[in-house]
Amino acid sequence: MPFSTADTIVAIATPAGQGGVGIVRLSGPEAWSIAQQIFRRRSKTPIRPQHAYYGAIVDGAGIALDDGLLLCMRGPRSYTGEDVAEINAHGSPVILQRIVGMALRLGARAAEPGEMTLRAFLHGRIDLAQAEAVADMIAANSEAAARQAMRQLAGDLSAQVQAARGAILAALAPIEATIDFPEDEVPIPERNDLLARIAEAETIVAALLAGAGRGRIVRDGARCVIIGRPNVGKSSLLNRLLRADRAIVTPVAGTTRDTIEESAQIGGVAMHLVDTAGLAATDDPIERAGMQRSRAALAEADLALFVLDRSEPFTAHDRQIARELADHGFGRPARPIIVVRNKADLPDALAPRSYRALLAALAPPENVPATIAECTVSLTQDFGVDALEAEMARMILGGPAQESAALVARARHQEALRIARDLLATSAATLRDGFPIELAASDLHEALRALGLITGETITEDLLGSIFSTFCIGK
Ligand SMILES: Nc1nc2c(ncn2[C@@H]2O[C@H](COP(=O)(O)OP(=O)(O)O)[C@@H](O)[C@H]2O)c(=O)[nH]1
Ligand SMILES: [Mg+2]
Repeated sequence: MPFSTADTIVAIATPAGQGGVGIVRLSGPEAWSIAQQIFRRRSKTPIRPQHAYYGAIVDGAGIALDDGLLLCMRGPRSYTGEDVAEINAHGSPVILQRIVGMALRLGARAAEPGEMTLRAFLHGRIDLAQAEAVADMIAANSEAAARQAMRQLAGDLSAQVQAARGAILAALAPIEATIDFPEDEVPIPERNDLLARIAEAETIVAALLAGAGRGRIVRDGARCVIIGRPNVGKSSLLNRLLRADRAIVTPVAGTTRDTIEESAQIGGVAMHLVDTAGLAATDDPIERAGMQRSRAALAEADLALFVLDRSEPFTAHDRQIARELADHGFGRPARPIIVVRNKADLPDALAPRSYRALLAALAPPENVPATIAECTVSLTQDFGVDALEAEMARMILGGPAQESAALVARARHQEALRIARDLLATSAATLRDGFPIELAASDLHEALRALGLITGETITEDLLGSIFSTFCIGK
């Protein structure tokens, strides 16, 4: 990954293949002059920045290849922070390749993946967290993921990280003054003032960490396991949520012997749905293997849909599944359950007392309604599924307040925050336990550095290279 911004780079910015329009983007000192040798405008007036021009794309002999638009942005008021020219042509891969080829002959260099955004970062247009948000935005597979990326791009995460860094600096600066100027009359900082600043940073870091699990789920999609004894309607539910006949539905118990996994956007959240076989003890080796997969799916899931057949009394198998859910930590924070009472078109045969006992076994009362919810549906009559979908999204997002608290979606950010949290705790302990205040300085420095990894102040070139190399070409 080149870190020089001295040369002019070029790339096709639109996806591979045919399309209505295709865009070739040039960035760097020669961007405008190269573009003007490829693009012939009607008017002969000098190019004005932040303007669009209609004209023709011409080859070296001046023969028109296509018509289109030229957009010129003057740095620093551009995406990359440098002079940018964008040629909009028809979305023909042949034409777009020709434009790039001409630009290369005129002295441009083919951009590496993510190099446009890297330049935006190197020129200080955006910080590293914002640059990563650009990649997250492009990769977003749900509305919630796109919303989250947009907030990170707007600087919400960066602002929190900078606030924490500010508080750490406010503690560090007076300590360093006493180290740097021991002879001078530098006032000795009050321990309690320093501790208050550190506590301020700790509060911000803790809040960011608290939302990190949810942030990851929103970005990558929630894993949602559909569990229940045979014939309650699990495969029917999977098909209904996917709006496709993916799993075989039959009145014969035990049709689904393997787990089936498919993704869908439900209530604006990406979900990976896993239809499972039951969990009953069996001698059949195929069913045993299916059970193991069901358990593995349970172990990984962020949300469980526990399907009951409302038209039949409970069985030992229902109770066993409830126990397994509880054993896997469902019904407690971060692992919500939705009890889906299916077959509402048939008479209700669930005994209320046993049903209440079952719910109580699933989640302690203080966790209701945050970690357990109930929905009554009929999958054959298509009743109650919209409410179920809304409930699924609510359980994952945890309501608007929780959703907006979730700013941390990348493992890299979470790791940096954990390091900062631990260092802040050590430095606070140093001060509280009466050690010389200078001893807190290096931990505070390291905490600053850890947080700077998120926004990019303290990042190494290697790490930058590996982050931007995952971007797409032309971004
Ligand atoms: N009456 C009624 N039957 C249903 C309903 N949902 C599913 N079924 C039937 O229940 C049987 C088992 O469904 P299936 O989805 O294969 O259950 P699974 O074994 O849990 O995957 C099938 O015959 C379905 O048609 C429902 O809401 N009402
Ligand atoms: Mg099934």
